[in-house]
Amino acid sequence: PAPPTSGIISMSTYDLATSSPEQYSLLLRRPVLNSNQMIDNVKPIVNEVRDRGDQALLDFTAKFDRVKIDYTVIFPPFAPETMVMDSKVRDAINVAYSNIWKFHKAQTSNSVLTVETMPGVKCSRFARPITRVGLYIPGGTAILPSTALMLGIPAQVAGCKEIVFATPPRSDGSISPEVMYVAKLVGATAILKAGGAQAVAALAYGTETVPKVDKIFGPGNQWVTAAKMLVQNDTDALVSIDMPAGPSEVLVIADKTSNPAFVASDLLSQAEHGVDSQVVLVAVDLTEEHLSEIEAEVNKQALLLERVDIVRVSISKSNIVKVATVDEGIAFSNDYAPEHLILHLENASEKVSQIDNAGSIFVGPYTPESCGDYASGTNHTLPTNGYARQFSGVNTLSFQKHITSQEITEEGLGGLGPYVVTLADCEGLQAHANAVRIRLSTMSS
Ligand code: HSO
Ligand code: ZN
Repeated sequence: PAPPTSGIISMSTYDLATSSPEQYSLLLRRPVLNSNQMIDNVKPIVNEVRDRGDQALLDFTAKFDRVKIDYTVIFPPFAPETMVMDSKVRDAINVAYSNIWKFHKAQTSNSVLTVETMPGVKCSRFARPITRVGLYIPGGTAILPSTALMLGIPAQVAGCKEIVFATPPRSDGSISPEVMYVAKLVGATAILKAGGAQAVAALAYGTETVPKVDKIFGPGNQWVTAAKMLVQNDTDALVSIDMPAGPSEVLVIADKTSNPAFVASDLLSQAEHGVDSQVVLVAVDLTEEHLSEIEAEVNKQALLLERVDIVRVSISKSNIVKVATVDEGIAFSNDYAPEHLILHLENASEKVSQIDNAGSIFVGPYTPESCGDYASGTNHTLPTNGYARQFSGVNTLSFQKHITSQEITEEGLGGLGPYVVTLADCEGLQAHANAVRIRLSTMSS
């Protein structure tokens, strides 16, 4: 059906008590992402950039972004006149930077983990930064300096040596001053003025001017996501990605103690991201009156938003799921595995221990998702589409890998070696056994 353009902005309501198993699984569904088709669509773009480098980037930027620029990469020092902004905005970026930095700094493990598994057999493990990282900062319907912070700060804290931003240029060919300022704060070593699949390809393969990176991070539209998936599977690119991405989501669990206006505001803050945003309200034993109040608030607050047309579409596809108890609500949420989970519940903090699957949790009436989106300290690059079952959101460790190391003494090899010989013989790998035997034979018994 065509998206509504006027009238009441409302969600559809389901009751878990009367839902069939089929209905239940429909409620857990996200929109189908036709990733194979999209990968076919981006392939020619990615291949062109791989083969023709900078010229292909300039051509695609002219074609898709309708911007004519004569070079695509800028390097530091970035000119102060490219970072001119309202001092209030600068102050807010500084507060966000400080909080996100503190939280991500605390995640670093610089210590070496060492375990002596047998006498004289020492195994250790330590982290090293991923040397070169590419951070995709979307353009499009909103500028997102917050994404630059969320990706740039952990890269900086982890100690990545090359931090390459990629973001589509504005119509005058420039990058927004807020993103430029964040690039300076996090120590970006290059900024690629390109977006879409072409930017991802440039980061993956490098061009005459774009530095090739080892891992690509960041949200993006389906072109960006498909390009990330494609290059990740190309052994010539030798690049990895942060996680598979889909449209942004929130699931709110609300009980009778919830404030209808607060609940509605949280639903809408997610709904305004895009027409494909996923918004779910799990209503725990709410009276019809309480539920109507929430719905009336959604409608009232939505109509005042500049992005009302986006909200109209996303809210019309959103669901209210009625449940009888908090436990039932949490069980549904664990099955759904939302990117963001907001708990408008009595004693909300006590419920956190029951959450098995979620990207990030917002606890209690005074914890809007917006704070995590921008400035409290946690990361907003989170697993969507149910991937919160097996993926973590971006964090400092996402920008590092671990190396293991071992050192065995002569005595240690004396104790362990015979077992290794037995296992190598068992696998029929004689050279493996010999590497131990040749040493054991030199030892005085
Ligand atoms: N909620 C978005 C992040 C964001 N919100 C950026 C505002 N700006 C996805 O987690
Ligand atoms: Zn948001």
